[in-house]
Amino acid sequence: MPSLRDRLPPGQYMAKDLPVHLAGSIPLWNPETWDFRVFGLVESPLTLSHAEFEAIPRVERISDLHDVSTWSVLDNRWEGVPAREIVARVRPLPQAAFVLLHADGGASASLPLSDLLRVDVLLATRRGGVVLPPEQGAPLRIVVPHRYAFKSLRWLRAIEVLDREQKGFFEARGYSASADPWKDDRFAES
Ligand SMILES: Nc1nc2c(c(=O)[nH]1)N[C@H]1C(S)=C(S)[C@@H](COP(=O)(O)O)O[C@H]1N2
Ligand SMILES: [Mo]
Repeated sequence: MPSLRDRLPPGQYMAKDLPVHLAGSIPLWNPETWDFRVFGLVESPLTLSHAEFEAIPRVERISDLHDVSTWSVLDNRWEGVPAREIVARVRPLPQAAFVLLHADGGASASLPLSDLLRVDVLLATRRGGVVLPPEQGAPLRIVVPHRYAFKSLRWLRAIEVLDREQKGFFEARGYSASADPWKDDRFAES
């Protein structure tokens, strides 16, 4: 079993719990009108109500979250739907290669489509056995453990499937597009 130190990427320190990390205000959501959409370069675009999303069988994944501001929280127990199950449902077109994640409140983040196929990338509705509190992204966030946490968009509402990389909110503000914690890859060069 790797020691805790070996699980910390370069330049990171171990935080006890998720620091409350809020730039703006928490977006309000209404279970009656909330939906989750996948659109763009797919054969079958998808729109799910909150009840429909909650009806999908959930899995549990334990993973570490590494923030670009140097805190890491190990062993978060997330529950949700694997992103790759949703990808399989929508059937991306052959030219699909990237996604842009969209959140309530206006944030967005870019990822290669292949990232969504990784087993531990989750559309999470719960952490530590309880539904996400508002500040952690209720009712839905994505968890992308192998990228810095600004890619783990809270208040997720849609996934747009694209044929090329399109910068999201954080990438457009100087953060690294690849955001690999193990390469200390925090900020875009230029
Ligand atoms: N929609 C949205 N998602 C977001 C952010 C944001 O400002 N808006 N901040 C990101 C950043 S910078 C971090 S560090 C994590 C914090 O997530 P936590 O609630 O797990 O600590 O959320 C990410 N997801
Ligand atoms: Mo962050």
